[in-house]
Amino acid sequence: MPKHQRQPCTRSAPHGPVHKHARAVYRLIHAAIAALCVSSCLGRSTFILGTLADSGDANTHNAGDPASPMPWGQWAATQNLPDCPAGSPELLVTTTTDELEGGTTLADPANAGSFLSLVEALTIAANRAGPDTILFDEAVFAPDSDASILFDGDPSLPNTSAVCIDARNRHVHLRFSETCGNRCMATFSGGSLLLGLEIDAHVGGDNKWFLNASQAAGCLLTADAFSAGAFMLMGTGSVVGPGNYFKSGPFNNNESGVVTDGLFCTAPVVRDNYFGYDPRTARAEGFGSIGTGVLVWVPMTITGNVFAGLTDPLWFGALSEAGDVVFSENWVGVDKAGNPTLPCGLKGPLSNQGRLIIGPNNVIAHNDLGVEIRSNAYPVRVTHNSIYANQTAGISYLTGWAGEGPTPPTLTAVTTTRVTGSCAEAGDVELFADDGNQGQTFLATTPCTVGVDFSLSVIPPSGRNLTATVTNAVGYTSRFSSPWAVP
Ligand SMILES: [Ca+2]
Repeated sequence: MPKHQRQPCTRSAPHGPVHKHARAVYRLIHAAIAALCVSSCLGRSTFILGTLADSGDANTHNAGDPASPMPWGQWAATQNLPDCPAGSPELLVTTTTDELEGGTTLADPANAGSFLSLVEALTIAANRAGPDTILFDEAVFAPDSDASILFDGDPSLPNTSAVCIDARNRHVHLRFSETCGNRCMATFSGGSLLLGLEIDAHVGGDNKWFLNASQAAGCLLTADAFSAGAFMLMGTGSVVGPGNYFKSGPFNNNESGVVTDGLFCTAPVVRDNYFGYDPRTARAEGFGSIGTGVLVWVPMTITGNVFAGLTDPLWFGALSEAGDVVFSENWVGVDKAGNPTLPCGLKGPLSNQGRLIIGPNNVIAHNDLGVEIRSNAYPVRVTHNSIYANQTAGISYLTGWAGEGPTPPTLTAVTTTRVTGSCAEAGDVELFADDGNQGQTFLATTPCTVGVDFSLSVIPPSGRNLTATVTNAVGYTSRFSSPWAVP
């Protein structure tokens, strides 16, 4: 796996919601960080910004009390998560140890001794036929308790199929010793469900938890280092979501939440999760110095997620096959209420095949660059989104990598009922209203031919600016056009 793309060590001071004093401090710290950025950029400036924002002088989105968020399992119980399959036999975990009485062939709870550990429950599930549901004794795993299970890799974790682990309304905190290595890797397959678990990163090595045609929902996951990822998706139909919260881990560098396995993974879905944003407190925490939400190695769907303070919400490897990567209905740099969180910047891929579809209905706001298109060999269609208040640009093309993209349309006439313009390049025009020169409010779309004016029947909103994009036949979307002020 190639190394993570390092980001250039250049960044301008933030504007917009950041307090003037914060900006001044930011510049000082940023200058210090820049001096350190010789061979690699360790100081992701969004996190400097995050530190300032967290100090409470500027961003008001941090309304929750970070010191006392609701216990995770309790919060998970308030979410609309899938249920374990009805009628599957239940195994009740009654101890926080990782003991394995009965050995690796254990298949009967009667042979597991006085208490049942999670390792024993998983081993039974792995060794006996049919689906299993694993629950947790409230007397040991009360929601407000500090119950954690430390895996040391002895015994190693078994791979299981058709197992449902339900930790809702319990406190089940899974930790890994620094020495457990690959013995703490585990694959959940055959429609397994992981619900309401709190799962730490593993600082000692690989800690991939594979979801093979399985689903994780309502889990709190501490991000793993780049090559691992808190969850690794493989197999057709793997789903991460809804309601997982990926938080920054101990690495503080090259952290990632979800990784797709390019050899085995078909059409996975990452939906309705939170990356770098604690849904319990509505607080943006950010995500490592160089943090990636989803490492994309296959055509897939990423929808309904909140991304806050990541270097890359998506990072692209060389896709294993051609196909669309669909990024829709996500929030980047803002929360679901539209409040600024921490800037992200959605960067198009440096990839080799397939297409990226950004839209519909993403909200991409208050970032540095909203969408930056980085390759002239991988079309990026940006369609039907709300893109606004990004500091540098709403849609831009990385200089030296992708040219400038299609020439934006030109608006030529605006009446109270109609907008007219022209295209230098044929394609689909989208018209927006914005308070600046981006595209906050989608208004209308129409095909456009070179040499023939396009005309859209709309009522332009008074006091705002109109802008337009064009997506050409190859599938690239232009930058926003020059704005037209509506009287
Ligand atoms: Ca036991």
